[in-house]
Amino acid sequence: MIRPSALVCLYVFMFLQGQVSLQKTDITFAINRQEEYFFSDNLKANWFGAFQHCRTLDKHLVSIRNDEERRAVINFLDSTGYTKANKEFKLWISGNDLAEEGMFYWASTGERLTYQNWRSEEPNDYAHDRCTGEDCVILEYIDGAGRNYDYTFDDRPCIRQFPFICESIP
Ligand SMILES: [Ca+2]
Ligand SMILES: [Ca+2]
Repeated sequence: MIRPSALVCLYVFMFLQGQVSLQKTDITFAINRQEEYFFSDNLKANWFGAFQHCRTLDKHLVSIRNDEERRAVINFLDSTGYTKANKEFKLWISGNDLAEEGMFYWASTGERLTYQNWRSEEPNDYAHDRCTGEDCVILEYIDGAGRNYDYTFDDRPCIRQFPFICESIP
């Protein structure tokens, strides 16, 4: 038997899942395209919208599975000028534990998230309210804040609006 409160959460989730909301932010540069990645600081979406938008470009929301891929993403962001213009940011990546709490996978590849790049105390599935935990992963950077915010992972509510990075998967 499903409790009424659980039903409300389910409806909210279904509504959000179908929602694609891309919002404009301050433009510091035009859309950047490279062979492997796509990023625009002109686009923000919740995690589902980000996932969907990448697919419309025949790409996937990015996965960062090891040091090498993390470094490649950092180099790419540097090349767009975004890191120069923004001293801190949060970006959606494809990691999530939507299917089973605490079991993180990369949505783009289907692989388990095994790369230990979490900020300390994360992932914590923080309960923001009765319906909102944290099931989607961001890449976070804060200039001068040390190793803990140096392109590290944190789980956040999937409904939040953040910019995102897409990648081509050969
Ligand atoms: Ca979670
Ligand atoms: Ca968290």
